[in-house]
Amino acid sequence: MSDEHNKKKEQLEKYSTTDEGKMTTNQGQKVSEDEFSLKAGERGPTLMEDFHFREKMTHFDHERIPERAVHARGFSAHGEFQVYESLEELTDAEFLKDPSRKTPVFVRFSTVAGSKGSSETVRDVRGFATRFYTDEGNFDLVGNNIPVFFIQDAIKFPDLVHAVKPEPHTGIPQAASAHDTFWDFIANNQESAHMAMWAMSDRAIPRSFRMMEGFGVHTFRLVNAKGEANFVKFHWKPKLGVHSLVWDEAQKLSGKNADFHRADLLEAINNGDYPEWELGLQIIKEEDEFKFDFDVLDPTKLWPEEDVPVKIVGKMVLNRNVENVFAENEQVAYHPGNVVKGIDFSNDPLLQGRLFSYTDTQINRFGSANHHELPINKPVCPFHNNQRDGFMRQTINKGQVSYHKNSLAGNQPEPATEEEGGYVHYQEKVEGHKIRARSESFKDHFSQATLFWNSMSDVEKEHITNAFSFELGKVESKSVQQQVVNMLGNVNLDLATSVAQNIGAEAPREGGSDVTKASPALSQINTKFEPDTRKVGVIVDDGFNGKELIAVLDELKEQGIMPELISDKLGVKKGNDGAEAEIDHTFLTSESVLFDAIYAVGGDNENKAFYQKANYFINEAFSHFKPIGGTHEGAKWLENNNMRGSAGVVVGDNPEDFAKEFANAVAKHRHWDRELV
Ligand code: HDE
Repeated sequence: MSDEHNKKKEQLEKYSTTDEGKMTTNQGQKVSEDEFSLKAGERGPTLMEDFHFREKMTHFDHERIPERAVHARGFSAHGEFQVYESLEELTDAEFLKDPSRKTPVFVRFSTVAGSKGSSETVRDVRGFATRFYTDEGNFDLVGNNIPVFFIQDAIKFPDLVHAVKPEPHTGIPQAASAHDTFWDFIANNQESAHMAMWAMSDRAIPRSFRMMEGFGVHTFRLVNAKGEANFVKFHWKPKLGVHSLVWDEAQKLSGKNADFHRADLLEAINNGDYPEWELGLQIIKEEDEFKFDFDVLDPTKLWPEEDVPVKIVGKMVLNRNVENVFAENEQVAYHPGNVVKGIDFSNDPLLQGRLFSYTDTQINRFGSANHHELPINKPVCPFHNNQRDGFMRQTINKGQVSYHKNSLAGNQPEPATEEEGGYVHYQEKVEGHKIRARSESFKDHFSQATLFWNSMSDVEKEHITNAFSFELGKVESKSVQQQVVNMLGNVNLDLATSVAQNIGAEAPREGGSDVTKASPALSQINTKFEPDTRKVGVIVDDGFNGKELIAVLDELKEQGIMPELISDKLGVKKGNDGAEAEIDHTFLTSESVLFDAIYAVGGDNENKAFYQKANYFINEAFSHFKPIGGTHEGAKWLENNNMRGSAGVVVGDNPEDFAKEFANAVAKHRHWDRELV
């Protein structure tokens, strides 16, 4: 779909304005003065009749709306989705049946715990919410980058969120789970064991929104035109693979660039490097509901991909940045209950509770049940009903009648039949006693936590152990520390013992797990490795070898890599052959954590201060296992640092060969088998 035919874009344009020309009040009167309020005498009091001052100040005083209770810190982009082949066997959703149709989408990525201005690279689950503006109404897939959740029943959500948010008596810590109340909650709500493993894994410190998987988490239903249903789990698979930061880097980034993830998304889309995800479906037939060792309704369980394969069915591309962060990113009001015909719910008790919470929270944020009228929330298809009035109502509903059934308006608007596209809920037979209880089939809290642990590579296991040790190391209560260690004993005794040793707790003597199963799809070691859009910091000083630098940079760009030049000063550096290099960043304005790899070029002078600063960059990147390249003077620096020969350190004299080898090292993302020097 070319942008000209994107219905959502066309709709949004009708509401968009560029504030050019003469300044006016909101009532349209041209304003003659915007710096000085109206006063009784130059040094006198301001006068109430200054309508421009009153209006400007009042509006400013009311500019904020409540931030989201969770997922407050987020960023979004527009794009489109297209299914590869008709899925009519599975679903009656029109946008999933027509491969020629491109459906506009709006995706918002977020952290969960932090407030609106918090850092983006904290350890946390990431929200991955997608709205499909289909011709039959909005479908919101409000998912996360982790396939399971902490709790099994929505009634515990306020408790979970109270526990992870800053502690109420101090307001500390911001956007972090490394504190007593969070771990007290985890230890005393053991259904969270599986998700806690994920949250302590590298998944919770993604390198980029563009390098995250997305999961619908809950089991939904797809229902076809014949009324036949299947259970489904939704997956988003990123084209660039799943990649993460290392913990030290993530923490440093929080200070060096708290906007790291949004800047990355904005930049990629501005450069035309549109991020892509494929949509995957896992399907379980209704009749197979009880054939697995997990309950399909339990949101703390995943369906191992090796047992229930992910069928790739379509592609999403994000190709347009937001134009106004408030009007789009803040005002978007997702709701897991926004479904279209062909997509239905399961009885997952977490999902069922979400169906209530989202409208309620939006009414709190917008102060009105009319938030569906905001431009970003409006469906692209017509919508009619007898709902009326309320705060900030925008639509002028014409006519005498606003009720159903009626005769005065020919019974308009009238419900649609199933044939006309009317939504018919899946007719599941439900019977039971009213009861507040957890199903027996929901009570195994540890098998999949162990499955996750078993599926990790050694380095991933080390990161998980370190993450638990960090988080619990920040916990003050010895009792809470010990409770969590004991809980980990049910997942894996080695893990529990290492963590116990690191935090001075007692290792559990019994426990352990007899689960030996692993799911290779869960390890990031088995993801895709591409050099595309990786940022390389190139350290250059006067006297560099011009021909060589140009050849290397050309080859790196050819491979999709984005080199940026760093030196002691901005401006132009001169090569020994007269070549000129425009510098992008200085040692003051950049830092190795902002790059995926470092290429040391150097120059030919004996500038000690320069060498020291370059060294700091190189050593930090090395300690984060990043690829490092060096030619000529740069290669000597690596030699001086005893890095030559280490994994992921590339040196060479032939520019083309060097660039190719270095690009391969960049594609590998991190070189874990490196011995730190
Ligand atoms: Fe949410 N969640 N959630 N959640 N959630 C919100 O809605 C809630 C859950 C998710 O970018 C809130 O608009 C309850 C699971 C995302 O705007 C709120 C429960 C998953 C976003 C809310 C859950 C999510 C939210 C806060 C337990 C993954 C951000 C502001 C039953 C499948 C969407 C808002 C955006 C936001 C409630 C659990 C994902 C309070 C009650 C599980 C991605 O309504």
